[in-house]
Amino acid sequence: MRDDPREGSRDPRLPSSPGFWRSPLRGPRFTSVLGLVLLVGIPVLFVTGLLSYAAYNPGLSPVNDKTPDKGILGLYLFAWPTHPRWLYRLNQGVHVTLGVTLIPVLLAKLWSVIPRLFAMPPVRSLAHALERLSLLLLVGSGLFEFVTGVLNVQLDYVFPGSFYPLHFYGAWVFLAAFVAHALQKTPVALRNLRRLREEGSDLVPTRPAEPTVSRRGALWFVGSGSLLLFATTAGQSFDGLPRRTALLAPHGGADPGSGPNGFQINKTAAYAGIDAARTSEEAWRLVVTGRTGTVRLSRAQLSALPLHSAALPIACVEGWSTSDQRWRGVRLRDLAALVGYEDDPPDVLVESLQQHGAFRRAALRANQVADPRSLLALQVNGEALSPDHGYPARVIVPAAPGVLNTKWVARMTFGAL
Ligand SMILES: Nc1nc2c(c(=O)[nH]1)N[C@H]1C(S)=C(S)[C@@H](COP(=O)(O)O)O[C@H]1N2
Ligand SMILES: [Mo]
Repeated sequence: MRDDPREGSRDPRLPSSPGFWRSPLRGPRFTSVLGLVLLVGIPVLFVTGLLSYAAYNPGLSPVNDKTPDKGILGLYLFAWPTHPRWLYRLNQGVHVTLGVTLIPVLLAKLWSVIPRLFAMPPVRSLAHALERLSLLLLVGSGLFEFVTGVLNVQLDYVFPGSFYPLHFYGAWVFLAAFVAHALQKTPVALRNLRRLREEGSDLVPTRPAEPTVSRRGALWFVGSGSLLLFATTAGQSFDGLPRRTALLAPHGGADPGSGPNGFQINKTAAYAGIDAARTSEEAWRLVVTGRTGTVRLSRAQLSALPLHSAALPIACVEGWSTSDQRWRGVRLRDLAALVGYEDDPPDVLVESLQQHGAFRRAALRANQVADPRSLLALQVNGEALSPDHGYPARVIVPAAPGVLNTKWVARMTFGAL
């Protein structure tokens, strides 16, 4: 009988031989500790990821929807609220910071079970084949989610336009494999932690090498790696000194400088191809369309409308966010009223002067338009918007992802969705 996975090859030079894997750190308890950390962390990543997806309003308009073929996976979508104003900031800060922090745990966990990848014979029964297939999906999609997430944050659209579908569908594949794996292994992991002796497990090396570090030391090493990543990432959700500790946050972007407009810039006016000639007082007009027709407003005419202030953050899907900035401008619902929606503001399609790029248009839901803090901002922190923050006018909406806060707005169409 060759039931025992430890039979494998007898030649210790081959990875299929149990004698090949010699680290005395490997064993069920080491694997179980790491597995249980992931058991808690990964569901948080999954839930914050789905919430982040819902916050884009993909069900509202094709303009917002990067995954039109999602079908049943979109069933859970709901109208993203506007309270509390830091909702997306918290959600995305947790998603990105936790994801980065868990990288060492994930890698150590995979390292701890590598011998099983080479176990011989590769398939012992139908059940075993199915188990291995689900593990392949689990490891493959898990690495895929971490890699695509980090690439999007760090390299800013390496695969233009396709990050959202990849990360979104990948997450569902991962979830299915993760649930199957967690159901199978959680009881085993909990038992392993209580067990005093580890003999008999296929993870324990048959010919252990001399230890260079204790198990506990190795766990400290993994934990310190996570702590270091956490400490160099979390700062991007805060202003001032903490942001400078965010060594791992994306760099090389525009320097926001200091003063009222001195906060994080996503895409500069130059990058977005915004021609200064088209934003001048003479050239620029906001075109607002609705039930009763179209209204064109110069910046001076907008400034003559009732202006309101709102303290709101910018929070990007990439995880960085700013503290509240003091925006001042015209309420979106007042603009809706100008074109025939006095007490029932509808959805709105916002379009930028920008000609190319995924984020030049965004649709906002009626609840976002109705919120009195939702503005077409003309000023920030007491000064006119800078070109990089969206001059002549930009949208700012409480609790929404940065991508819905369209800059260099040229046109707003109410009730057309
Ligand atoms: N027209 C336009 N508006 C845009 C973008 C863009 O690329 N083009 N980027 C969006 C994204 S992804 C974010 S996070 C915010 C950032 O705003 P800020 O640069 O003023 O901080 O602007 C949003 N508005
Ligand atoms: Mo963003």
